[in-house]
Amino acid sequence: MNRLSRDPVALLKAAREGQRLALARLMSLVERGGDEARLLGAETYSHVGGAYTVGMTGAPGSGKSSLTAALASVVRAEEERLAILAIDPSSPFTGGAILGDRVRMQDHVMDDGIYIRSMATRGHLGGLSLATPQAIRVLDALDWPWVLVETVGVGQVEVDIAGAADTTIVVVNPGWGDAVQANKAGLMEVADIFVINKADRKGADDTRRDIQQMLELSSLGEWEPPILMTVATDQVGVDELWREIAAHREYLENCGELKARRIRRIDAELSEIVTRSLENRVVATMDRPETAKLKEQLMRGEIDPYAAAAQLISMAEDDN
Ligand SMILES: Nc1nc2c(ncn2[C@@H]2O[C@H](COP(=O)(O)OP(=O)(O)O)[C@@H](O)[C@H]2O)c(=O)[nH]1
Ligand SMILES: [Mg+2]
Repeated sequence: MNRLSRDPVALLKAAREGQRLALARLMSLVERGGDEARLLGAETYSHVGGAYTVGMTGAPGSGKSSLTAALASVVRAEEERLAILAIDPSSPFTGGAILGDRVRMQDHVMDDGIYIRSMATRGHLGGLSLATPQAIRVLDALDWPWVLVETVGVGQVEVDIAGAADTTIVVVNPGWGDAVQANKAGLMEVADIFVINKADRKGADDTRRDIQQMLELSSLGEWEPPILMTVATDQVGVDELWREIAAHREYLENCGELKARRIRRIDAELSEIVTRSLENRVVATMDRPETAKLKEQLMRGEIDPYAAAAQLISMAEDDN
């Protein structure tokens, strides 16, 4: 496999021919960011809109990966193909969760109709929020019809990523206060479908009531998020979840909201790219000798911070 180059065009071609290693390398390019990722973006940007994205988010341990694995079985039974991105903002080397996911997903690893990838990006600005849409675009360009993105529902970036999907599923568990926690984490607003997973445990009905009450207090659109009960580990309620995803998709397509959502998504991505590019440029100017001089002038009270900042900004602009 050493013949496989790092050239995005060659990798895309190989991935199109079904080479999983090529797809894995493409995803690594996306994770790393930089020039190769940008080149890849230029090769894939025109393939948009074929893939339907499903976001899944919820607290750690709520059963997102188990539910994803269960959903993958349903999807395969329907002879559809599903790519899964498990977004893991932590180090890829601590990987306990990833290992767990691999175990749960082992039914699917030999299946050409399922692709599973854990993604972690570190070290570059805007890592996850820029890498995820890129990764989705690669999968879209490779004709994956369904892309499921799993993120932990803590942290604004992770919630935003799941919330940017066409259909977003929020997973909670039975038990006092779980729905309240989800609400605090900002999950209520992004939910198109609620899943109470681990419904084999006590308190599922109370949780349903909590969610219902919160929904009544919030300003709902036309779509009323259904609240489903599942036992992911026993494949209970998962057929219904798949049907609800399809129903939500149909709703979005029929009322024109799908397009509106995707425009909002592009909007967010674009402003993220612009912000990060500017930020990178400014950060680069911070290391320059002129900047050190400016700082000394600031210390001596010879210049005011806004004037110094204006000089830095124009330095960054001149670099362009
Ligand atoms: N009792 C029960 N346990 C479950 C269910 N779904 C998942 N689990 C268990 O909950 C733990 C966390 O699941 P996981 O899918 O890794 O959660 P994630 O962190 O949200 O991806 C694992 O030990 C699962 O076996 C369920 O429906 N019922
Ligand atoms: Mg998981």
